Amino acid sequence: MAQFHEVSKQSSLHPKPAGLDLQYGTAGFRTNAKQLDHIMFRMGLLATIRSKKTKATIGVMVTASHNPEEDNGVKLVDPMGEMVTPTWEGYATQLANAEQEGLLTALRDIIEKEAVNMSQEAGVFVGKDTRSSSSSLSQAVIDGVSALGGHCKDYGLVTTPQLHYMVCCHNTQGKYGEATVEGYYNKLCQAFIQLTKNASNRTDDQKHLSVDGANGIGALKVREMERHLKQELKISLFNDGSKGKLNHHCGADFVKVQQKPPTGIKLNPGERCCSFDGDADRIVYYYTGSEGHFHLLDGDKIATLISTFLKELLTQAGLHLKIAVVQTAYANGSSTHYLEDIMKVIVRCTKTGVKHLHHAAQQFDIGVYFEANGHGTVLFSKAAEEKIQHLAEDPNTDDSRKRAALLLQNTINVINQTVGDALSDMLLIEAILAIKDLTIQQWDAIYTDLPNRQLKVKVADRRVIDTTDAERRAVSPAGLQEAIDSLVKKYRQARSFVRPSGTEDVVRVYAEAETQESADTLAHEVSLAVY
Ligand code: NG1
Ligand code: ZN
Repeated sequence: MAQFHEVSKQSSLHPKPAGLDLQYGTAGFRTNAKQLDHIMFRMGLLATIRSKKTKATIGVMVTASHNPEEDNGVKLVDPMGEMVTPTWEGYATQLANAEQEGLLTALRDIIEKEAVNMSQEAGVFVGKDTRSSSSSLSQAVIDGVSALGGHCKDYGLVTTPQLHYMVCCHNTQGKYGEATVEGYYNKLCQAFIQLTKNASNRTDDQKHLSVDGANGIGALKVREMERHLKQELKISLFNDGSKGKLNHHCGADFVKVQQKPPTGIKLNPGERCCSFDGDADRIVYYYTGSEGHFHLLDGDKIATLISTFLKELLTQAGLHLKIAVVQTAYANGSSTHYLEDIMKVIVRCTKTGVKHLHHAAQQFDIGVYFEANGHGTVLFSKAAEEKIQHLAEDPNTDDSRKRAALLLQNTINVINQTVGDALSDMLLIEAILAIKDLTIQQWDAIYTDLPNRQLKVKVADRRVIDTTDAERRAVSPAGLQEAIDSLVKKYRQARSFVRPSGTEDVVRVYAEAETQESADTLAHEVSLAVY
């Protein structure tokens, strides 16, 4: 077929280094940018086939999120804005690792297995982050799409969640919103402005927020978005990419893992600040207390704030909807205790990786999911959205129930339900703090985090560690879990687990305990048990 001739011709311009083997992991492909040209071309091919198969537009995002500037990566986005299925992740790995002369065979194999009609039209949306390698790598994706005759729309510099949003809007014929960056800002910002109308007499301090843009795409986009916010949110932007290096001593991952403020930001005592990661799909908040102590409000605190707000609105609206919070093993023990025992909401724990959380959240009327690192969003079932809309539009609804229903509607509109989104989460958090008239200190005081520590351990082969119970217990190698159990027993309120990372060649160790010293020592002891 002529199409395959073109693939063959074009692929020689994006050759695979012989012997290089890469895996499509939790976050797609991610490694040093120099190794990725052939991967990008091939993901352009795969996205085109996926588009033909699903008869819908597929997204391809070129980013390595919080990794260093030298790295890059690529993720495919399925028709409703979600991650691709495990079977297609497998195809991605097969296609990526086929040696140059075997590429067409690998491609034909996928087409046959999936019975793809190659005469079906295909559409692919492409986006990229601000890394210096992203332009040529996204061009390689576009070359791959063109080689198979697919139609490509290049969104250029966008955040990962913006690209997910575009794909979802396009495939739902605009029902979710308009598939443009302007459309995205309009929808989110209008909802935000409506929400803040429910907060009276906000002071300038309450409207002010300091943002660490991680020297990445989030910095560019928050500037663009601010113009739509009509002074209802005034942002001081730091790490905007003009001086510093992407993710270097800044950004959400740095702040969460190091438990300290990013460099390049001016932190006045008590002031509300937040950090995005390198592709703006994560956010964490923080402030320093008057005593100079650093206070982090991570994904768990965010999930608690959002679920409390939603639960109160549901009560006010008189709506009986099932709300749940989905976490991972990294969730601070205090947050789980607060949610289950004090707030009395359903809590689920899944394996690390957004697709697991997203899937679990879909099982409820309202599913709030957040990883402790600040990646998360809220999902509303179709039935829940309809009930809320019905209540808001019903002329017989009394005023207080109507107010709650309208607040819920605007909350739905400010949220990007396709994936965790730092910009959207920031607007939702700011709106909730305004409506509930909460300072960041009051939000922080909802519960006190158990001191915790995360470490990375380099081992010969991280795959020897196998886990169960949402990664909270190790089943292999033999004896490891017993060793962890006996170390944990030495400390009060302690918990610890290990798991192989899905994005780096390391084993991650997590420990929490009554004091920071105990958490640090326990993490260290457990990391020695891993060797
Ligand atoms: P791994 O490397 O599997 O721990 C990390 C994060 C995940 C998720 C992915 C994708 C932690 C402990 N892990 O996964 O939560 O965000 O990257 O980016 O933060
Ligand atoms: Zn990210």
